[in-house]
Amino acid sequence: MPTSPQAQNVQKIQELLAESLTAFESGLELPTLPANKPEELKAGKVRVVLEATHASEVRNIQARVEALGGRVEAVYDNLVQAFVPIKSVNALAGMGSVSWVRTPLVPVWEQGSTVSEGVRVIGANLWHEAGIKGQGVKVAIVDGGFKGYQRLLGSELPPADRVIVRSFNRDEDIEADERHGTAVAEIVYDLVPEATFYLVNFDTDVELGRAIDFLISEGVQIINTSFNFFGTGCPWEGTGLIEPIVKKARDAGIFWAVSVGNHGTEHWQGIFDDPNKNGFHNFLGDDEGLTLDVDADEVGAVIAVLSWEDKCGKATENYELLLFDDADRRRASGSQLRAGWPSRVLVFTVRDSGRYHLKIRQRTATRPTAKLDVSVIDIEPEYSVFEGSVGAFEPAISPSAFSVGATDFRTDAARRYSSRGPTKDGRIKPDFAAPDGVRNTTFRQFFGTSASSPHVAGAAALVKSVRPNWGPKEIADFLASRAIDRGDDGPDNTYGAGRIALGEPLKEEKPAEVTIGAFPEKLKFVAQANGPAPVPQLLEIANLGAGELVWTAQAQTDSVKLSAAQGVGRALIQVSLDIAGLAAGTYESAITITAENAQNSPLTIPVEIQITEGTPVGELLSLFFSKVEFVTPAAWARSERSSDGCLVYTNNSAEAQRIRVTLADGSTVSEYDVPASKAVTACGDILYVDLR
Ligand SMILES: [Ca+2]
Ligand SMILES: [Ca+2]
Ligand SMILES: [Ca+2]
Repeated sequence: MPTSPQAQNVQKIQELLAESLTAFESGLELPTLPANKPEELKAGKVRVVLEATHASEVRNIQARVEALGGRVEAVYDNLVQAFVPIKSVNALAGMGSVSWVRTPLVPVWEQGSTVSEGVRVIGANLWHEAGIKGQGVKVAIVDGGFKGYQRLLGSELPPADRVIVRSFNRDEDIEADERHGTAVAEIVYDLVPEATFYLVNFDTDVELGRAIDFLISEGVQIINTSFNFFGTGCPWEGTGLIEPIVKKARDAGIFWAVSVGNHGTEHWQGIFDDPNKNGFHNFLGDDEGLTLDVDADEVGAVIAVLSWEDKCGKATENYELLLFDDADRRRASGSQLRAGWPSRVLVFTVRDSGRYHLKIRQRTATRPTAKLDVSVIDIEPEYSVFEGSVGAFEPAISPSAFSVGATDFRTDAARRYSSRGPTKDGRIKPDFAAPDGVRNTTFRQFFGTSASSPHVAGAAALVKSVRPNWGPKEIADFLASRAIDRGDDGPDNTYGAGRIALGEPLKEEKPAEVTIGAFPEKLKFVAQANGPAPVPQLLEIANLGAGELVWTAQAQTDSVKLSAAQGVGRALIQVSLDIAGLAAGTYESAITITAENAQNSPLTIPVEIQITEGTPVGELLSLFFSKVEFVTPAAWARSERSSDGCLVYTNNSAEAQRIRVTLADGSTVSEYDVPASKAVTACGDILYVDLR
């Protein structure tokens, strides 16, 4: 790096950006910078992200940007996206509160009405016939642009009153001259025509963070993203620079479906190998160039990402990613996104079609060999490896999102271009497979995992509309249980759990209803013929469901008397027996509890009446009482039951002990002999006497 008067802060500036500063000062050709237009750079302005040491420093940084003639476009957490004079970048990097200056991160759109054939393929039509159409669910399509969406409202998209549109782009242009989002939204609409839609666009990582915060605050439950950031992943650790945003949505209970990527054949992975010891990796034999045939009319730029197994932020190894033309002239080199990040991102604007060669050079190595991973966007390299082609793409590798591979909607076969797992840390990706190539008014036929992912988002929204309490994991488990296994037996790295199929519609769970409860479930009276009436017993009536219980109670025989015949909500009623005229023998009676609005009405409580010739024994009595006397207090042990605070008196003597109970009416006094080790329990105004 040539020294310049301002270069003292260069260690806090992303390599690619630092090169631009030098090129600008020297009047050289400026490199291609993500999220920057060439004419903006020519005019001496650059769009950067200033990473603050802490979110509380954002205000100071904002003021400094403006003082230096720049403009803040968006703020998210500790990130400030600003459009500033190129000359001010060094001064901004010099601020103590700025830890890193970089270009914004931008994604690739994984693109390859009429109703999508996917609706029938995955069986959503059966759910629609059962009346399940996504009602009550908020689903967001987060994308680059929604060109032409307005003329589809009410036909291929929901009517305007169920569509919330919000742009997080710096120019607030929801269309952004991009139809991709519109095509994706069309597919979701085919699956959940009665859901509420959020159409949200963005261009950079900072804008995406703001968009997701907005969707969380709106209570959105399903998100679809048919894009991926390249080279932001820290794949061997299962995380990345975008992961905190995705995890925040997951923690808020959002089911996030993402296209796994269309990079199945645009990938190479292997172990660094340099038999001729010149520092350059040998791909095959003496071939050190991963050859690319580039058509300048088809691709505007060569975009390639190298990552290697290492610690993110504290990389000990160092590799370069270099691009050479066919005359072996070096044309571009990959740069770091962050200090100490084990990856290189190379962006080279192509003016001439022809052959180019990617080379990997080892600069620092504490280990002789390292696992390497290379993805090239939209160009199939000379040597390609399906396995692991999910690469370092985010959120495709995210453990917080569900990624979706593409199958041909006619055959269920995986598309060659659909990215494969596993992730570098050994997890299966994609999570699901779903059809693409489907009909669409926006794209006629819509190919790519971009078209597959919204089928899963829509299926998840259908499930959510009948199971509003299910979180992302429950929804995913259900979808996996219904998915059709393809490829290798069980979950695999091409189809995930299988091709999405919804199967039989889930029955809507009825809202909780009034349910009559009664305790005990049956009553038994034992009395001596022509003797005294047995003590009255208590019957508790309660609502075991929701809503209000309005009950009536009736005894089936005249001998059974109830203290109340109707009531609202919980009640204790006293059941007494009139034994006049009952000869010795066993009689069956019952109490019927009725509630017009209860799902289990009427409820019958059997009452068994046993009239004996001699003295009856063996009852558990429940009495409304006002006083209990223990004739021999020393025979009793007292304790308090922690579960309900009732007082329990246990007969600790070896023989029966007499108690004297004054009933709640204040005049009736009865005596009972409680057997050894049995208890008398006082709960409020109820006394339980165990005579069994
Ligand atoms: Ca070599
Ligand atoms: Ca080659
Ligand atoms: Ca399988």
